Amino acid sequence: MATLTYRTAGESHGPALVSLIEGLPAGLPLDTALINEELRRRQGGYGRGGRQRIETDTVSFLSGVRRGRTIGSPLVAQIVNRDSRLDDTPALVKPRPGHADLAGATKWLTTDCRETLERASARETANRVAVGAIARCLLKEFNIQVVGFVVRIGPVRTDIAADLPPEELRQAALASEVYCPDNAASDQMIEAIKNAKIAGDTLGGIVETRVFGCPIGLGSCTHWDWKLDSRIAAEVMGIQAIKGVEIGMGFRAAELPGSMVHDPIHFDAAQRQTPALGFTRPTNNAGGLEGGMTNGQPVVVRAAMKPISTLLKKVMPSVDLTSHQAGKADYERSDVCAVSAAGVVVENVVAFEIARAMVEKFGGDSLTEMWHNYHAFLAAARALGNPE
Ligand code: EPS
Repeated sequence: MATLTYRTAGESHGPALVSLIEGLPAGLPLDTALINEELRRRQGGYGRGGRQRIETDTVSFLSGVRRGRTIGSPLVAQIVNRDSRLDDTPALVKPRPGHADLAGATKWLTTDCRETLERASARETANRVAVGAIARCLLKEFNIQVVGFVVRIGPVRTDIAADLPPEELRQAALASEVYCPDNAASDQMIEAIKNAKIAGDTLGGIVETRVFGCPIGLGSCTHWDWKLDSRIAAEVMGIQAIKGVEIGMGFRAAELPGSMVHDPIHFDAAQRQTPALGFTRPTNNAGGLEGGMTNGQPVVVRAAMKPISTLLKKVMPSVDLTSHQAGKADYERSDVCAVSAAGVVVENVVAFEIARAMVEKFGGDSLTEMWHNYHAFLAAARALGNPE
């Protein structure tokens, strides 16, 4: 079946986080070091809370893998929680504004928000990073690279040049404690997080992901939920605390005339062998997606994260669900700023959606079959319109 899907399970303080992935072609080498490196990056970023000092997230495979390669059967990936104490966690009865607490407790007809927050917690994103990193192993086979970084934390923002090559971009982001490739902005972001911590407050921000090397034609224009931009947006919006998603120029495209928004189409025969088949675009305002399909340019996705809803300073008005008395929202151990971590999550869920689209278009039962399909498609596309 050429459909790639996943589900996750696990509570923040349960014994483990697990994910079930189906539809990976057989014969795919899984690079455990690559997956663990993504998990490590998710745990990092200046402004994280105490939980990250307890956990060292690493993946193990419970099924679907033999001798380091997928075998075409359902794959279960596991991350063990060291801070496993679900039965001993206390009740939380004063819901935190911005968190899932009030809606979840009411939905499941309880006055204890604990069971809602255990699953709503961003701890679950470790699962999605593992799944996305597994998808990266597939993308690597087709030279598709996914790079993410931070462009805003609270009041501090920057723009990163569109023409930076993927490896340079990745290294520059890695060199920053907040994963921002601009040194000066990175220092100011750290300062802003320090000040928020002193104030007992939290900060949100904006992250960007760029995907390099996609062939033309992933996704489809035929149905709203087959469009790749729609699927990427849904997947990114599904990450805890994300409140907005932009593709390419995003909301700014609404301000400008068409002649300043749409990316001219040129052709350079010397680049015919690339996945973009020689079609070059001097700008990439579309963010690599036109009509819900990849157009050969880098896919560019930005996501806005709200500030974490657990505030150290007990200032947020709330109500005790057991007495209906006014009070201040409860405090749980949390982060001052998790924007850098959210950037890693965005990268990896985008990687999964790109991999899913690759499997749809080229998938077969094995990686070898998929590889042949991919190259046969590129050869057929190159044969189009060739002047004899
Ligand atoms: C997180 C783990 C959680 C929180 C945080 C993210 O662990 P704990 O509750 O034990 O401290 O630190 O979750 C939230 C910010 C949230 O709102 O739920 C993680 O591993 O990323």
